[in-house]
Amino acid sequence: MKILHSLPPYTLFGSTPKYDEAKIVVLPIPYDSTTSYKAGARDGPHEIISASRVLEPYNEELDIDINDINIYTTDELEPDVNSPKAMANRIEKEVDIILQDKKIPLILGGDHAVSIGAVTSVAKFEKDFTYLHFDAHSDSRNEYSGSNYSHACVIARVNEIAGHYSVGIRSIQKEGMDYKSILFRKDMHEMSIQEISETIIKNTNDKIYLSVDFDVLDPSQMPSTGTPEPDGLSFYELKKILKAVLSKKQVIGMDFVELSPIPGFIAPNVLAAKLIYFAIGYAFNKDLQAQSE
Ligand SMILES: [Mn+2]
Repeated sequence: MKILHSLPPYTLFGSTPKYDEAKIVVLPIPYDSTTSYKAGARDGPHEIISASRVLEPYNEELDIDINDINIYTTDELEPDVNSPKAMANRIEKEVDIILQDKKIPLILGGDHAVSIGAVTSVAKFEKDFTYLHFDAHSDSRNEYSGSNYSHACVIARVNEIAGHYSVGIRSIQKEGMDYKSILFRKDMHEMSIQEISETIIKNTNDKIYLSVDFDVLDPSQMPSTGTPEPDGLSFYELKKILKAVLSKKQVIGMDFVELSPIPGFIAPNVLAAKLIYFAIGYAFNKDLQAQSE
């Protein structure tokens, strides 16, 4: 019997390098126990992986085949539902393994809380990095819903271990805010993409941990998030900013969080997968070029 439609393997972009050869290790974390408004980010990793398999491996803008970057996808991490803190510890242990193996972790959330365990791990291996944070929300509460490890507390926890720079913010918690480390959306309107990118480059260390909450994008293009906020970035703007910034920085870890898929509506899932494709391409195609020279 002939199979009419055969899809690539169930991995990010359908890539199947051997683990030993992997440069990037994708850790899908289907966890949204701390989401405050609309739950559903637990389905994010599955829908991103599904959408990523229908993307063309070759991209004409980057002139790369994504399979050449050696992206290995692990099994989904089983949530620890005992507490957000227990879950952060579980994520930290998994990311420790990836970093011990000298690979770059890429976490697919899940809600933003998954960042806390990942950054805690990265901080044990790397010094002097900046947590570069794209988000509509400042996520700066010290405590939320009875936990210090909620998605709303990410920046408060990150600040205890690394510097951060937040971009696209348009919904804040006034208390405890560090205005120097924020590029507000209201101010970005007055700036060119180049000025935005230069501001980010100037305010971050050479090494960055990239955290993208998909709600930094405008809900018209990215309606599939638990806490949408009007007046977000377009896909094109975010892509251009990432291109300018990531090509100048060393990316030591990444997460892409808060995709909360709407059943039957696949366009935002494909957008999410393609944004990850570009982010990886911008961050790592310089390494590929160096290899081939
Ligand atoms: Mn957010």
